[in-house]
Amino acid sequence: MFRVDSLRKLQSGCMLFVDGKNVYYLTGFTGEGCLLVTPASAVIITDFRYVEQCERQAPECVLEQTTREKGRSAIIKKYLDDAGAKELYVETGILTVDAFRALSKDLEGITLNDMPPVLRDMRMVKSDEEIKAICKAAIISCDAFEALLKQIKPGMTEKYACAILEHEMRLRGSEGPAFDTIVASGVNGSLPHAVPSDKKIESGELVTFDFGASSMGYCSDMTRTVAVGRISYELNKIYDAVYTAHMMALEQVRPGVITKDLDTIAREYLEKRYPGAFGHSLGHGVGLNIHESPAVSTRGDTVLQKGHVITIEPGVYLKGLGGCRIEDTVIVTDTGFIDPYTVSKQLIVV
Ligand SMILES: [Mn+2]
Repeated sequence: MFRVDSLRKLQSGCMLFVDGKNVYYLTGFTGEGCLLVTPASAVIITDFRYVEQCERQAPECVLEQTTREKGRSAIIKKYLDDAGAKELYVETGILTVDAFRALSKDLEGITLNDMPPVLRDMRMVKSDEEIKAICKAAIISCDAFEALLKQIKPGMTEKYACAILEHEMRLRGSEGPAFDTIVASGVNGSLPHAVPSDKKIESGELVTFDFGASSMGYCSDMTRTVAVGRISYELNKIYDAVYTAHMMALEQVRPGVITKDLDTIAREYLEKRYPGAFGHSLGHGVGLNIHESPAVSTRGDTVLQKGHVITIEPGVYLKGLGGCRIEDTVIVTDTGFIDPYTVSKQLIVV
């Protein structure tokens, strides 16, 4: 995995990447450090701890080890001087203000420019290799969830259910949770990003699980809301509405569709039935980051194309009653989409 040549075709000049996901995407290196791209070189600047790892993961790159005498800025300066560069693109959205100030001071005479969104655009369209990793993560999370379903019992705490789910994902090869697992039972279901608590899962409740695995650094993201025993007519109705909104939006996923139009489909349907109860975006892009481009929101103006990977996750949240969300992450193809998530979206009763 070496994508610096593809990057150079889209963006000329010298670029400094400090975002670990971007460094990995361009070079395969997962350790701490940064990547300096000049017209002639791709240089990973790291420290003693990652030298061997860097040699293994990114053999196409020049490796520069920082020392007490020679820090990051000095190394960058040398390569910029070699390139005769007077400007450097930096990731202003990632660098801290302190780091930016220090870099400006150390690189006197060099103008620091905002990095154009070239990596965002590259990463938005996934290669076959990336899609394979995304599907693998999806399958791990589905299998782990099926294993969890067999173990959930009334009286189990949200934290305990969370531990089982994360353990089952690990057993199936996940590199770790793609993000903090959400388990929200009963009245906690009205919190879209509830943190698993010591609350016991009770019969008659809906329980929302929002979670993901990771494979080769790529995330999966899925949400299922399950019923524990018999649930009320009111909760059933909420589930049906969210399910219908999910399916209506999902069925429209194909190249050429603008992401905000997907959001509108689900939002109009839910707004009519539960005004104000669906307050977040319909979805987002997924890849090395759990949230990345394209946005699938009221303002999302991306025209879908083959290789985009997006979530569809409408929800309804009612304070004092609970909530429901259903989510799959789908891959846009030439003609429509692939949904690698195998867990049923019809109401599951445990
Ligand atoms: Mn999501």
